[in-house]
Amino acid sequence: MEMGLERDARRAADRIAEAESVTIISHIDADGISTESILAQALARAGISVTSVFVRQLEPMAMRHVPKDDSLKLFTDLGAGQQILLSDHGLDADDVLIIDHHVSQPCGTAYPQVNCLDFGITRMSAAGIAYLVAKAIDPANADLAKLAVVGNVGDMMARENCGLVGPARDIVQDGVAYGNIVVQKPDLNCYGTSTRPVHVCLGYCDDPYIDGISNSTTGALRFLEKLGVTLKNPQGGWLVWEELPFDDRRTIISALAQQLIAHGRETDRLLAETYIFPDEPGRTVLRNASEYATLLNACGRWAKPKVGSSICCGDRGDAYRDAEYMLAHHRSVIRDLLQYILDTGVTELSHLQYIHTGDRFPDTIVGIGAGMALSKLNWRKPIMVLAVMVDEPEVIKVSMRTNEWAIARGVDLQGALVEASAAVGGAGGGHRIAAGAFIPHDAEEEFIDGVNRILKRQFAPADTGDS
Ligand SMILES: [Mn+2]
Repeated sequence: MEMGLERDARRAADRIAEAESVTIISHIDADGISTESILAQALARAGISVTSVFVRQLEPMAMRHVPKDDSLKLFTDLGAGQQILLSDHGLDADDVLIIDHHVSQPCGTAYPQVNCLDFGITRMSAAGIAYLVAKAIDPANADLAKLAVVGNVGDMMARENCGLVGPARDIVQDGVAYGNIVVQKPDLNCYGTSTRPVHVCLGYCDDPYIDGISNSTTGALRFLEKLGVTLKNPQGGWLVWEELPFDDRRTIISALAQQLIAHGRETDRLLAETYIFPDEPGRTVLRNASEYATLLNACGRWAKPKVGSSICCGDRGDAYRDAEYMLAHHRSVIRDLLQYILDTGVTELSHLQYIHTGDRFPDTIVGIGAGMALSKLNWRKPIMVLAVMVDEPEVIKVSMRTNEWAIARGVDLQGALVEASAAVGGAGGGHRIAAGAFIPHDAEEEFIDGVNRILKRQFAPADTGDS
């Protein structure tokens, strides 16, 4: 484990231990929710009174949710990049502790912070840092490593390397030692291995894209039937991937690898390290890290992060029922969005493709739809979806997605959106592969052109290399 980060986590734990009461201000996605639940549980166990507030984004409007009281304000999975806002809000360095993995904004007030980026650790999410703090508060908090893994996976920290690496991987080991995480390696790199019939799981998988199987559950079923593996249980119900015998899984994986090779595709993304939670019931979304994270994201997308937090804290009653309902609803709305994008069609510029969905879909979900649409459209061009924010009609929410192919050629959506949005008086952020921005509604055209120009510049070295 990186010593500097551990030292900062220890310092944060000491600061928290001195506090009479704490307010956690966290982000509404899977990482933000798991982060909040790790800290809320660790603090409650230590007898510290804690209140939580979730925000979609830390912007001026959201600051009214930060109470003006004596509590220590713990900004988690956000805050690092908004320190001037904290300062403008009148918060002193003594009132604040930031636990974040985003790039820090230079600020006149020296807010104490635990940030993995300070130590060159880029593949760790806020939940991972929160876990280190929780462990510094009390080593008995090792059971919370599981939630840190959910947050890390939810924030795509396992994506690039098909598994968690570095200090985030060390946290996995804590969970394995505690007994609530089982590492499967190598495992199929597809979503839904604990809940979906195998052909559905494969049919929905598009990273890697497998010809004849991706985007076709019937194609996937035909493929599996030819292999002669048993796909149903004795009662006639479909088995999920996790329930297949080891030999059948191996047979399927090698056939999938052959299918990829036969179509001239790389096989390196077929397998991944996955994280199973043996203390959760089988055939539920709580059974593995990626489905658990998706459940939490669904709670956030429907503006009910506290439901997700309750689940992280062990509620398997009302909260779990509510979340499952949202997850089901969430998928159908995303399906509708995907269909809308495909039916309506995108406008293609030289280096990007875009569509405006107006106020048809919640702005919180358009990014997911964009990601799903990309593999069915021209996957070489990053996709941009613009949406009207229902509660703020003057503001347009922009979501962009691209893929590993474009990243390898120099594309950085975070960089592109930060630069282009700043030029029109907006604000952007995110990651190389997925980023978002808020822009004034009357600056749309200028903004889209700006992003296209920046992408052209980013692609340029690879473009000349290919020709
Ligand atoms: Mn995060």
